[in-house]
Amino acid sequence: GEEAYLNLCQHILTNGVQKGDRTNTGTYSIFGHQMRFNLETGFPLLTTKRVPFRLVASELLWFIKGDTNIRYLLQHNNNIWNEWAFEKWVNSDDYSGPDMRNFGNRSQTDPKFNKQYQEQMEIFKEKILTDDSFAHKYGDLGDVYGKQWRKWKTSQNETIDQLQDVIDGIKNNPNSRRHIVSAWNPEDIPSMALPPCHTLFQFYVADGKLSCQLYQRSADVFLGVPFNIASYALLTYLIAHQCNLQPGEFVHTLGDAHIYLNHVEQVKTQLAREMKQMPQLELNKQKTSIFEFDLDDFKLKGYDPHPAIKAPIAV
Ligand code: THF
Repeated sequence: GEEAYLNLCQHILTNGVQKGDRTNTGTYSIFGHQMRFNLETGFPLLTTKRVPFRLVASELLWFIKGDTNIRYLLQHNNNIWNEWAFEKWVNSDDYSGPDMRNFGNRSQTDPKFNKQYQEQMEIFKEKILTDDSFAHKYGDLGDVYGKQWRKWKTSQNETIDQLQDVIDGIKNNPNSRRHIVSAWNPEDIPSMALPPCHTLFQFYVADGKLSCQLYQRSADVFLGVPFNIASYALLTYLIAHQCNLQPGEFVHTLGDAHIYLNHVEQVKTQLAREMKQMPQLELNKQKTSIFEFDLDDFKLKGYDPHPAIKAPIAV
C-alpha cells in the first residue's frame, strides 16, 4: 500500500546515486524495485498528497479508446501530455513565435521566458481545440500507448487489439500465463513522442481475483508514479468488472526509479505527513464493457488526502 510508496521515496533519498538524465534536470536514482498494492481493501490513490483522480481516469480512458491525440485530453481539461506535443510544434517550420528551444528547463529558471512560454502554450492549446488540421498535425503523439494497446501493426499490415485479446483470454482461459499487453514496439520507437515508460503488463487470475503486474522501465517517482499506480489499479478494476472477477493485487515493478533533484524538497514534505485511510472506488455496474466507460461512471468515496504538492515536470 501507500507505505510501500513512501518507503521507496525514502530508499531513493538515502541510497540513490546522483545521475544525469535526458532532460538535464538531474536525479537520484536506483535500479530495480517492486511494490505491491492490495486492491481488495480499497483504491490505491495516495493520501499523503492529493492526486487528481480525474486526470488519471481521463488519461486511462484515452489509452483505452486507442487515441493518441492530445485533443481528447484537452477537451477534458487534462494538460499532462501538452509538453510533448508542444515540442513538435515549436520545432517545426509552421512555428513563428519566440525561440522555444529547451523550454522545459528555461521555463523553470527564467521568469521572463516562462511568461512567453505560457503565452505560446495557451495559443497552442486553443489551436489544438479549434483547428482540426492543426490538431491532426501537432496534437498527435505518434505511436504511443493507445496505438500499441489497440492497433499494434503487424508485418502483414494487420492490426492486433491487445486489450480486447487480453480480456478475451482472461474470460476464456483464466489460468493462462500469457495475459500480456506490450506497449514496447521496437519498430515504432522512432515514431513516438516518448518511448513508453510503462512498457509491459500482465494479468493473473486465481481465487476469483484478477491481479496485474506492470514493468515500468523509467519511473518519475514523485510526479508520475502516483498516477501510474492509480491508473493500473483502475484498469484492473475495469477488467475485473468486465470478467466477473474481484480486483486482487497490483504489483508495480520499476527499472530506473528516480527522484528529480527539483522534487527533493516536495518529497521530504510528503514523507513528513501521516497516511490516511484509502478511498473506495465504485464503478457504474450498468456498464459491462471497459470500452463503454466514461468519467462519470467512476465514483471515488472517502478520499480525504493531505493537500496537493506542486512540482515542475521534467521534459
Ligand atoms: N515525463 C516525466 N518527466 N514524468 C512523468 O511522470 C511522465 N509521465 C507521462 C509522460 N511523460 C512523463 C505524463 N504523466 C503530471 C502527472 C503525470 C504526467 C505528467 C504530469 C503532473 O504534473 N501532475 C501534477 C498535477 C498536474 C495538474 O494538476 O495539471 C501532480 O501534482 O500530480 C508518466 O506517465
